[in-house]
Parts: sequence; structure tokens; C-alpha cells
Amino acid sequence: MEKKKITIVGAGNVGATTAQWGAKKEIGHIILVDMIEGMPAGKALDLMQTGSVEDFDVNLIGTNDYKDTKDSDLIVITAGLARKPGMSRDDLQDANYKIVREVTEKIMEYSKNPIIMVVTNPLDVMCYVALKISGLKPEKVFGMAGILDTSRMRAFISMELGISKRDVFALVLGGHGDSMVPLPSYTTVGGINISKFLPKDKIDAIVDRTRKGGGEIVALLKTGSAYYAPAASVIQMADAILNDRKRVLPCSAWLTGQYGINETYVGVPIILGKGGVEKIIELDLTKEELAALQKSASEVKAQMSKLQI
Ligand code: TXD
Repeated sequence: MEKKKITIVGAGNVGATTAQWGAKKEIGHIILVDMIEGMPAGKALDLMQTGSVEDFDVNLIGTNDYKDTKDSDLIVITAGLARKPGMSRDDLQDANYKIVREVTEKIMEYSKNPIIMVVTNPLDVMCYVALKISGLKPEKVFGMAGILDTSRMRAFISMELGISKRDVFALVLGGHGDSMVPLPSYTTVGGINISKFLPKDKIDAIVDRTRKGGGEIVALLKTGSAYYAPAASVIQMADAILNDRKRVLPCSAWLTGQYGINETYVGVPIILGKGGVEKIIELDLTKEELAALQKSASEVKAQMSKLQI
């Protein structure tokens, strides 16, 4: 099968680490783009040489020129500012809006009908920017957040129980921010509901730590935000798309009435394949869970409406 072409815009922490996971997994030809002169080319060269030691063969180039992104199958947008300590995701909105707008315009000059996966924060709002500016169909523009938030919840449960992370499944819906909605009712260990393993107060503490999971890492790092788990999550989605795996994953998708939510990006379970968002799955939620999801979506919508697009 011919290798697909994946462009990663932003060769910073998340972008470069995404290229690293992607190269190791031979996910496709990788183009790493950044505005800083020479930097993406240097990182790509370094990474390409790693293939001799780590046994991978992919075409990997780094560039400042969008011409090199021509006919990409998948574009991952990580360009933008990362949160600094004390800075909320919302503080980022104005700065990153301009960046995501510019990047989307440039991408669309060279790729006719790509899939765009947004990573830049504030995530759900930036998906909307990419949707509007690209003019692509909503199923082709979506965001990575739910897999990361879920990975944090899974890890905290695994740490608490001393049970393999592989056997822990969790689900986090909603906007990628403080209003996210972790769902203990859909959280299982080896297929068994989490309530059989942990008392309510422990589950509540894990839910709370999950909500603040990004901030916990920002506070420790002092400069920048998390990137290993974010990059791994991007590659899980890229693999689902480029290999048409039809995986069921929580992602930020454009809702058109599902969950009583209309014309907003918010995290929900979807089926992800070569067409992008191939289906949005509507779960049965309790009244409280649904209300929390709708509240989270309305917060995203309020932020979206501040943009002049
Ligand atoms: O769950 C999620 N969606 C997230 C989101 C998880 C982790 C990080 N998340 C967000 O991704 C974060 O809040 C930021 O908004 C982005 C990128 O985070 P990263 O940690 O990679 O930031 P860096 O290391 O600062 O890298 C950003 C790069 C840097 O090299 C800039 O030069 C580049 O983006 N950049 C640009 N490239 C091209 N074009 C333009 N205009 C541009 N502006 C900045």
C-alpha cells in the first residue's frame, strides 16, 4: 500500500514528538513545518538519522515552505503558544486564533481535500477556526483532546489500583478544559465497572485530578505544557485515519443536534476512519452527565462567538 502523506505544522514539543512517534511507527511520509527558519529541517534530519538505529524507513522532511506540504492526506496543526503557569486555556484564544487561521489558509493553498486534526489550544475553538477558514466538511476537521484526557484518567486509575493501564478503559467527554466531563459510569477495569474496584471518594478524586491533569504538568514543567501523551494520542488518531481502522475514540467533533447540542465542537465518542469522523456515537447519559456535557458545550460556544469569523 502506498504510504500516505502527513503534515505536522508546528515543530515544537508536541509537533516534534508526534513526528518521532509517527516515524517509529512508519505511519506515513512526514512533513514537519514551522515558522522558525531551519528548525524543522534540523529536527527532521536528526529524526531521520534515528531510523538507522531504531529501524524505521520513512521519508521525513522539515521545512519552512508550505509548497512541501502539497497533497497531504492528513494535516495536524500544533502551531501556537503553549500555556504558561497561571495562564488559562482561554488566555490563549486570541493569540492562537491568528496562528491557526494563517496556518489553515496556507495548508489549503496546497492540499485540496485534506483531513485536518487540530491540537492547538483552546482546542475546541481552534477546531472551529480551522473548519471556517478551510471550508472543508465538518467530518474532515476535528480535534485531539479526549484521548489525552482519557489517558490521564486511565493512568491515575492504574496507579491507584496497581493494575495494568492496558486493562483500564475510561471515557472523558466535553470541551478540553476545566469543564470536561469524565464519565465513571463508562470506566471499566477488564470490562468491570470501576465502582467494583474503588469507593466513590477515590473515584471523585481521580475525576478531579483528571480535570486538572494538564495544569498539574504545566505547574511542574514551569515552561510549556505536556507533550508525550498528547503526541502519542495524535498518532493513535492518525493511525486510525491513515489505516482506516474505524476506531471508537473520544475526539472533538462538530455536533449538529446530537446530545441536544448544535453547531459546536465538543468531545464525544466517534468512529474514526479514512473519512475522518465517520459517525458520532450518542451514549445514554444520566441527567447530570448530560447537563454537564451541555454546559461544557455552551462554554465552548460562548468562546466561539467571540471570534469574528
Ligand atoms: O490536548 C491537546 N489538544 C493539547 C494541546 C495537548 C498539548 C498541547 N496543546 C496545545 O498545542 C498547546 O496549548 C499549544 O497551543 C499547542 C502546541 O504545544 P507545544 O507544547 O508543541 O508548543 P511549542 O513547543 O511552543 O511549539 C509550538 C510551535 C513552535 O515551534 C512555534 O514556532 C510554532 O508552533 N508556531 C508556528 N508554526 C508555523 N506557523 C505559525 N504561524 C506558528 N506560530 C507558532
